[in-house]
Amino acid sequence: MRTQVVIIGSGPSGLLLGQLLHRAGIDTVVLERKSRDYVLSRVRAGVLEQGTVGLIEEAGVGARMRREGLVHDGFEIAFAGERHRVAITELTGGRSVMVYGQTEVTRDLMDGRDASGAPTVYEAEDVALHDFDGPSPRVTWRKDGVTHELVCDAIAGCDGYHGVSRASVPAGAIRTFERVYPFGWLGVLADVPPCAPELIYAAHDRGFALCSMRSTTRSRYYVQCPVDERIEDWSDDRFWDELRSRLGPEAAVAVTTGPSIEKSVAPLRSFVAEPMRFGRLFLAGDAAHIVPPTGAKGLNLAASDVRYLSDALIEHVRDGSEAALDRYSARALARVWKAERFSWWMTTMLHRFPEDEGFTARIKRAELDYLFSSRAALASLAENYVGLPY
Ligand code: RFL
Ligand code: PHB
Repeated sequence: MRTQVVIIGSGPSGLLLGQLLHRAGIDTVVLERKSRDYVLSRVRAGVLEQGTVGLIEEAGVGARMRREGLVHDGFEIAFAGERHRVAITELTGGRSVMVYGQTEVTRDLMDGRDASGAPTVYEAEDVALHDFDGPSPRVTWRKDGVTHELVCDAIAGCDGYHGVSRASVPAGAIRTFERVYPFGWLGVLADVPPCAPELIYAAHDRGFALCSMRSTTRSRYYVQCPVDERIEDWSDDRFWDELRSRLGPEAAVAVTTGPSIEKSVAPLRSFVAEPMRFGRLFLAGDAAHIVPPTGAKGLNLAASDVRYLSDALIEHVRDGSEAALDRYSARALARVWKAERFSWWMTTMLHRFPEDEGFTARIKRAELDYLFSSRAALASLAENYVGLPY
């Protein structure tokens, strides 16, 4: 069997790429290791940049997001017992972000793909990549005990950090850069109204906390915790108490508690693989890079990779040009590294590190004080938060 582009992974990057290519008349097959329900059960990102919103619309699946998504024109940072607002729309000349869950984006993209008739193979086992250093790459997989093969023009590795695509590249052809942080985020999802209309990022001596939301009736909260934290040790009551202790009195009293509907620990990591292209294999999204969630950039970077990769593949199919494919990795990485910098900076400024005593504690406090005393510093934060231009 043959198709033009094999997409490995049906997360947001794979599905968005599939939609954009489909609309340009390019055939794709998506291969996903897990079931559709499993993919839809993962609770992840919540904040979309305007560029991401634009791409979802361009992919033809933006109607529900426009109806149900919440447009935010600011967020807060709480520290030393006070709340401070970052007026992102005012600071960026009119830009904003959209609060709309990754789960919903994924669902809309899956529905769009179903409607277009483009094929997705769920529960594809042992996906393997072959011959991508030549003009006719192949992908094989097993399903229900039968081995299948697809020959294609290009492979898009959209299979996340633990996927097979990056792992298939010979070690000598790839360079990786990594920082692992000495803590994780314990996240809780609950059907309770959010404690404030905008997100609150809180820096506290007990550790970082974040108040986010999925809708006006569903909240998403996080607290910084040790990476090896056992979820069984966190009753809902313990979580709510810890969250409130880090928010400052005003936000704490506004927290509505309720039973958690999801609770999980995510490690925090910065990671980049270079380059993002190996012959006819192109990496996109978490397969190529990871950011700590503090800057809300992971899904948005996946979307900007897809913008560059879909442009390159469309140009290549239309006029046989290699130039666009050659440019992909450098274009994507230029934006990736700026988001890596921003996410690392937000993480460092807002979290409690083991070495945060004396000098580093004072420097972090000075950084936050400076931020809210300087319009220039706030504007820099805001322009990164809403997303740098493509
Ligand atoms: P995904 O979503 O990991 O999807 C990859 C897909 O590939 C499949 N797969 C395979 N398929 C076939 N064969 C194999 N061998 C395979 N191996 C894996 C997987 O099953 C999966 O379906 O990667 P993608 O598409 O690149 O999307 C990236 C985003 O998911 C990620 O960057 C964000 O969720 C990060 N993130 C956030 N990003 C934001 O922009 N804003 C946020 O507010 C935000 N908050 C977050 C986050 C991530 C979090 N966690 C849990 C890591 C909050 C959290 C807590
Ligand atoms: C979320 O709602 O899950 C979320 C929001 C903002 C972040 C990270 C996660 O920076």
